[in-house]
Amino acid sequence: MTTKHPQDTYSPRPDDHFTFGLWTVGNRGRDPFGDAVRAAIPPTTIVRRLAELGAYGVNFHDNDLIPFDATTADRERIVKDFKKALADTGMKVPMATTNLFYDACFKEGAYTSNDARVRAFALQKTMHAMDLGIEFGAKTYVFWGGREGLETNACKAPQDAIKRFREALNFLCEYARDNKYDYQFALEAKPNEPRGDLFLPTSGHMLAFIYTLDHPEMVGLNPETAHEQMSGLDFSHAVGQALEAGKLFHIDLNGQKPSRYDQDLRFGSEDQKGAFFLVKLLEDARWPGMRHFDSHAYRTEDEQGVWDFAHYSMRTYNILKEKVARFTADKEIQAILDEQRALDRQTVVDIGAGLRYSPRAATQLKQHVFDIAALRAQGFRYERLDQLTTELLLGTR
Ligand code: GLT
Ligand code: MN
Ligand code: MN
Repeated sequence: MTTKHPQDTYSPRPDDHFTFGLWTVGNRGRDPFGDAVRAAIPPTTIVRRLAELGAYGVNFHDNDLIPFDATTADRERIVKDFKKALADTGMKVPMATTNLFYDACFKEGAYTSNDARVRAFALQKTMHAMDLGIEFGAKTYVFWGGREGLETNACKAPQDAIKRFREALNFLCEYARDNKYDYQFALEAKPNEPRGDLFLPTSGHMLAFIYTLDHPEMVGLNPETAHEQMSGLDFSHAVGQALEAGKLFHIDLNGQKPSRYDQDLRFGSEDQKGAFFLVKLLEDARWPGMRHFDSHAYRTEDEQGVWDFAHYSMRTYNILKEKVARFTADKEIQAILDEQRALDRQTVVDIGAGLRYSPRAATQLKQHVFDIAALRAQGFRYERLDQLTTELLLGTR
């Protein structure tokens, strides 16, 4: 039975800027306990089906498109066919990346391997993959260090791994500049899996690392819902900090239950409230980037289930976007937020706009007598604010 997806206000459209990786809808359901349950879907079919569903584009690792051992002739044919599918459908390739985790040669790491030959090969592979992405007009280049970690601290000091990672990124930034490649690099953190521990495990670690690079202006973040939640963190806080720093270069949206392996579930299928606040954050900031889904269908699904998964990922985003508009228009919610804004605007001592230091401001502030009893007595009405939000999400408002 084929599911018919309804056409309504939540239906995805290209100008929503939804993207999927070839590896996401192409996921065949392998896990550590069982082999593939679905047939491979050719990349050109993925492009055509995603276009029908209203997606804007598709992203890939080098080896999602060009097999590891492809000949030059294979590469040319695959590139030609893929370009044709893109041209036929109007689909774009906004992001590209390198697979530095699947092949056995990367089992001890790629840029951070103890083996200088592996580190050099990882750089070579990335440069070829960057060339490939440019052929398709990609503007964002993602770095996810799947094997950049360890199981035993006996094998290397984390400082050495970080130094090697820095050297690799500095090299690749120069490669992009030298070739006039219009890339922004987006670093993706993850605390563990597939290695016991991964280096630079959260977006916060990555952000601090970026400012130690030779070209920090070229490098930002690609935070992923599941990866922050695996550490028990609130994804919106990672994304908010990236936004505030001007470093949200890309985003990987999906769903996850806390404290588990990387589930990469359909966006909005878990923690709908967290997903709502994330959509609110992106929409309120008018963030111009792609809404990329890095997730896959349940292992129970056949190919129809995969297209349902893709459609529902986008549809849920649009439903939550409409909830955000309702939140903004909700008079009772806004009345509580207005009270907060009024609290925010109070003048304590006349020290000019903002909290700018001056000796006069410091003296005035030190002399000011605060009404501590009033501060203690202040209520914030967040129980009501949260209940109104909850009811809005549950559909009773
Ligand atoms: C892999 C990983 C993702 C990364 C992809 C990009 S590959 O699927 O689980 O989180 O974003 O390298
Ligand atoms: Mn990801
Ligand atoms: Mn993941």
